[in-house]
Amino acid sequence: DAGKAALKARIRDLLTAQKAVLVAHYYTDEDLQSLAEETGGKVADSLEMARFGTETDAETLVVCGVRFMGETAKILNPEKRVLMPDLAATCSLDEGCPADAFSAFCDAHPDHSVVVYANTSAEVKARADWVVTSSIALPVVEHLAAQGRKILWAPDKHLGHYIERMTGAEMLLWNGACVVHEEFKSFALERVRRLHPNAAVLVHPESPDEVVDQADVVGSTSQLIRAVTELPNPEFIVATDAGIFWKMRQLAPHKILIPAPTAGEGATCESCAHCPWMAMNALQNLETVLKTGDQEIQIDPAIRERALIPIRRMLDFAR
Ligand code: CIZ
Ligand code: SF4
Repeated sequence: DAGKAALKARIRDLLTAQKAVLVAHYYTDEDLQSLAEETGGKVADSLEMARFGTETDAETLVVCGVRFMGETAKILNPEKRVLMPDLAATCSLDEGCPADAFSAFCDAHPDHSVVVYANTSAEVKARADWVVTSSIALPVVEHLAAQGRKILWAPDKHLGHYIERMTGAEMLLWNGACVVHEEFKSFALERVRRLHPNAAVLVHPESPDEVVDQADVVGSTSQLIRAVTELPNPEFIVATDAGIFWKMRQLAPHKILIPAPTAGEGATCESCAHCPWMAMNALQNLETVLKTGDQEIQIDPAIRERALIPIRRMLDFAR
């Protein structure tokens, strides 16, 4: 509509005036994803978001996603201004892993390599040997296990258990979970699969074991998007945040995409599996932050320097 088009046009002008570039996660609103692409920014998973931030020569990075993504951008690019539409956009994994309790857990197990998921605060990353995202967690843990290392993993217990099952590594798991992926229901998924026998089942490994066990493809957001374009199936049942459907439809418009059921009797609705913190990013507060600059990521320099080490290790490993 006209109001939205005018708002988007104002944001474009502000981006240009501020020498700013927009990077949006696959789980954000499709208005933000399309605007990022139309203005020379990027739509990505958290690993690609981190990489993109280091490659652009924009002076300001506007990160549409959740807070740890903005923090990672700032850790990697201290000379750049990093803004987010709303700094209060957190993540249940980050919230469930406070730095002091985590640090005590590490102290109690000094013989373990500390591997943390990217969905953590800068303080928690500063305590880690490795940072990983879901697209690279398996090969990193395989690499460590091959050297005979025992692993302390935080915070997602479902992803940690999946990696443990796949690699056979000896892993101590922090007890955290994603509020979105934990809600996918295995019995209801079995029913949906029976209704769609030609569908491939795509599952993000933050989901419970019984859901992961029904998957044809288990993978990160980018890996699930690739599966929709590469597999021959006409239909896909997708167990991850509904924000991902925008990119899947863009790349594979003829495929039928079915949201995996969350709570209840085989209910399939696109709005139920959606991260409440990703949903805090919108065109309106994006415009506001470009005008005011008030939602800027700040990180203590000592924490930043320490957290940079395991993040760099991940990016170097991924190359
Ligand atoms: O659930 C998330 O926050 C994900 C999938 C982040 C990522 O790695 O892109
Ligand atoms: Fe965190 Fe889950 Fe939201 Fe991702 S979808 S930001 S893991 S709460």
